[in-house]
Amino acid sequence: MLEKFEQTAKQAIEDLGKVRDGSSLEEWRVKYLSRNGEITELLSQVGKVSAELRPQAGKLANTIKKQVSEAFDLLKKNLEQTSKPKAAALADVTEPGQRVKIGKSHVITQTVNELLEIFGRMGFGVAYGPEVEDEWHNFVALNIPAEHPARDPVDNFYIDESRLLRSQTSTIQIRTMANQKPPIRVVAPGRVYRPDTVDATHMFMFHQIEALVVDEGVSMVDMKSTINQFIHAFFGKDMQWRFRPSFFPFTEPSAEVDLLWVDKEGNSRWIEVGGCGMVDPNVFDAVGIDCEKYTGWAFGFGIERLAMRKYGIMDIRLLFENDLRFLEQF
Ligand code: 2NL
Repeated sequence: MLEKFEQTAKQAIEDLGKVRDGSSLEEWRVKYLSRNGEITELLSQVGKVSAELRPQAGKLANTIKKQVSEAFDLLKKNLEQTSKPKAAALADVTEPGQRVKIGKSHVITQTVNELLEIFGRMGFGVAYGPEVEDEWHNFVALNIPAEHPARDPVDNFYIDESRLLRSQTSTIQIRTMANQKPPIRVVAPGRVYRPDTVDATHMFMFHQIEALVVDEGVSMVDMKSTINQFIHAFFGKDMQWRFRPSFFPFTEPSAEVDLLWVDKEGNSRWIEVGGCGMVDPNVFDAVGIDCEKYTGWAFGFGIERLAMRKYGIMDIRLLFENDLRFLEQF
């Protein structure tokens, strides 16, 4: 009888070894482990064994049942795992892929980069500075006295009694001159802030790029030819522009730079894009540069104005509404 137990167990394990899929495993289970299965039968036969051998038979039957069940469970788990559909089997590799949306720089960032590239070719270095400034860098050193209307608190974004969001990038030029000796040849791009009422041409924040050259024997001729080269490099040789006499506290003499704009009807108009001039001796005094030995010139351009003129953008607000349908064009 015990031999028959072992034979059945051996047969069951051998058959299990031939199982390759879920349905043949189920067939095997019915044959051996179901209620009337051969292994289950063994246990009911223990009672028929002579009293002498019965304990041994019971023990053997239990061991067989346990081992065969474990072998079954293990194989069942393995089959379940390998029969899971693989990603590779589901994916149709002949289908077109999903288009990946690639971002790009904002048109103002692109313009800043292009400007830095042009001035880089002309031998200018780049300087940056903080957007929160003190009154000395933003006004005092620039020869803007306390009673000047540009310092009116309602025309500036003051943070506290003595600090404000810079209203011009000249603060960077002041820092440059206070920290390094001439010859100086830098451009300073950045954001500036003024609480203007927002309309098609005004924003409470905009970008400026300022240039500064300080050396011995520097004249207005150098300034005008640099501006001319820059305008032709940025807009193309056909761009017409003009100097118009003006006033700034930090330059003397001073001029504004206008670009010609001809609309669809053929009407022409001059559009102001920036200002320039020879650095005022008071500014050199403030930063400790000898104004008897050195002369210098500076200009400041509004970057939005330059970009709007270049691309024909008629409303500055379009640049800051983050409408991708607009921004993707550039
Ligand atoms: C404008 C006018 C200008 C400057 C900026 C400057 C800087 C120093 C000394 C002297 Cl440190 N001048 N910068 C000069 C003239 C005009 O900007 O309307 N910008 C949009």
